[in-house]
Amino acid sequence: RAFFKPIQSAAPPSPTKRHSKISVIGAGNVGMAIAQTILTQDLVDELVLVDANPDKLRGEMLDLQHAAAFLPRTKIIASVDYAVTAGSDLCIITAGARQIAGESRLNLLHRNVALFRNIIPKLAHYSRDSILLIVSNPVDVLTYISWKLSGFPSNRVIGSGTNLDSSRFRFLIADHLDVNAQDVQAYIVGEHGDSSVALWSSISVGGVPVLSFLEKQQIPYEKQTLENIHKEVIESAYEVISLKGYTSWAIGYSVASLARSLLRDQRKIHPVSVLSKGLYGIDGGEVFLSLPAQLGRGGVLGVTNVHLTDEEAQRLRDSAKTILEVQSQLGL
Ligand code: 6V0
Repeated sequence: RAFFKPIQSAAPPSPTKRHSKISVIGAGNVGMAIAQTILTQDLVDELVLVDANPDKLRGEMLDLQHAAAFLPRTKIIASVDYAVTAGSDLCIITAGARQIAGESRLNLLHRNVALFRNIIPKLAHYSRDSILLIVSNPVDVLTYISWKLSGFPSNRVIGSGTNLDSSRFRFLIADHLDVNAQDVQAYIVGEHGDSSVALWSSISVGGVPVLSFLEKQQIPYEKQTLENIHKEVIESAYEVISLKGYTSWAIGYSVASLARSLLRDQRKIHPVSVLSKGLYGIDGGEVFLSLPAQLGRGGVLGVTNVHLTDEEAQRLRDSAKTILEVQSQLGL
């Protein structure tokens, strides 16, 4: 501390610059990919890691701290005690139980709900004004559970949802058309999972709506080709997991982009899991599923009034039904 001689004229720290803080709960493959992407993108002043396994947690913390000489300055702390999360602007939850061989998805969900009953009230207690961003699977159901357990308004409880599915979709379309994925606007909505819905009618490349362009040019397009691209998106998570054991890099970038939109008030549109009751004829109950939503410092600012074909709207309602059926089995 005595390293520098004080300079009389040095200005005091600006009172307008707020200290920003993100807590990542779960220091597994996904949590660490998110943490390291956030660090490289200079998004926060303080990054907190929490996990149930103290050795793994300390190891991960030290490993990241040792990269300090190459990164923007960020305070990195870790603890099994949730008190370290106090005053977080954003809490990202990636903690999850692993599926045991032969275990049903429903049983895994029961174990994850028990885990969330332990985690969410503590986060809500220490950071009453924070935004909760849920990544653990099944993400739509766990986002609903987090909303209930936190007592937060629904605009501050968000699931990463189909943000990742949509970026896989954009990559595959870009690859197919040989263009830059950043120029492809395309959304997958609904459940993050097998019942997700590809919005073919809203795809555009550089402002050109793709389907109507092909029709006007009388270029035949095979519905099957489009369906296969969507199928590839659904299967890609299973493929990556079967090849390397887990997914990490794409979810890391995807969640870091959500963190940026939220904390930097970017007002960008992302397909994320939001409370969707009453939208697009979804009326079976309180359900979180992904719709293109505008994200800013207050959380979800609104949901885009995207035009859906009758078939797309019906598929979205079916997707809502799938999630609601799972929720009804939880006996909440
Ligand atoms: P992992 O590597 O097993 O990490 C899970 C971590 O959670 C471990 O480090 C555990 O020690 C920790 N943990 C367990 N219980 C607790 C607890 N009570 N409190 C704190 N930490 C705890 O799994 P991985 O990181 O690969 O995946 C994490 C979750 O993300 C899983 O549910 C995945 O299915 C989900 N994903 C969601 C995606 C999405 O798009 N929404 C994408 C990829 C993975």
